Amino acid sequence: MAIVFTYSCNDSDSFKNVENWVAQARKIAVQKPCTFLVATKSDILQRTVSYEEGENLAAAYGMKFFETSAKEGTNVNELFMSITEDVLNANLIEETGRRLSERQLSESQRKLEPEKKKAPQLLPNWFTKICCAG
Ligand SMILES: Nc1nc2c(ncn2[C@@H]2O[C@H](COP(=O)(O)OP(=O)(O)OP(=O)(O)O)[C@@H](O)[C@H]2O)c(=O)[nH]1
Ligand SMILES: [Mg+2]
Repeated sequence: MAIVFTYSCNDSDSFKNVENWVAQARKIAVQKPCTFLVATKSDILQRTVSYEEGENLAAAYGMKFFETSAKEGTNVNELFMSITEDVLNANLIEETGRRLSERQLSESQRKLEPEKKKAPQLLPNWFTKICCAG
C-alpha cells in the first residue's frame, strides 16, 4: 500500500494541512504503507514553501520526498517509478515473511505431533517367533 501526501509549493495552507492528512491516514491504514510527500507546481517562481521545508517535513515523517510539476513534467515519472518500486519491495518482504512463518509453524507442529510412522521391521515375524519363543 502507498499513500501520497501532496501540497502545492505556492500554497502554505496546503503544506500545513499535511499534518492533518498524516493523522487521518494513521487512523485508517491497516498495514504499514509506503509513504511519499509530494510538492506540486514546482515550476511556479512565487513559491511560499521552500524545497528545504518540504524535505525536512518528509524526513520527520520518514517519507520519500519529491517536488513535481505537472506543467513541466518534472519528477512525475520518477515519483511513479519510486512508488512502484517501494510497493513491490514491500510486498516481496511481506510475502517472504509470511512464507517463513508458515514454514516455522508447520515445523513446530510436526515436532509436537507423536511419531506416527511405524518403526521399520528389521527381522521377519516368523524369525522372531522361532528365535525368541520361550
Ligand atoms: N504552474 C502550474 N500550474 C499547474 C500545475 N498543475 C496544475 N496547475 C494549474 O492549477 C490549476 C488547478 O488545476 P488542477 O488540475 O486542479 O491541479 P491541482 O494540482 O489540483 O491544483 P489546485 O486545484 O490549485 O490545488 C489549473 O489552473 C492548472 O492549470 C503545475 O504543475 N504548474
Ligand atoms: Mg484541483
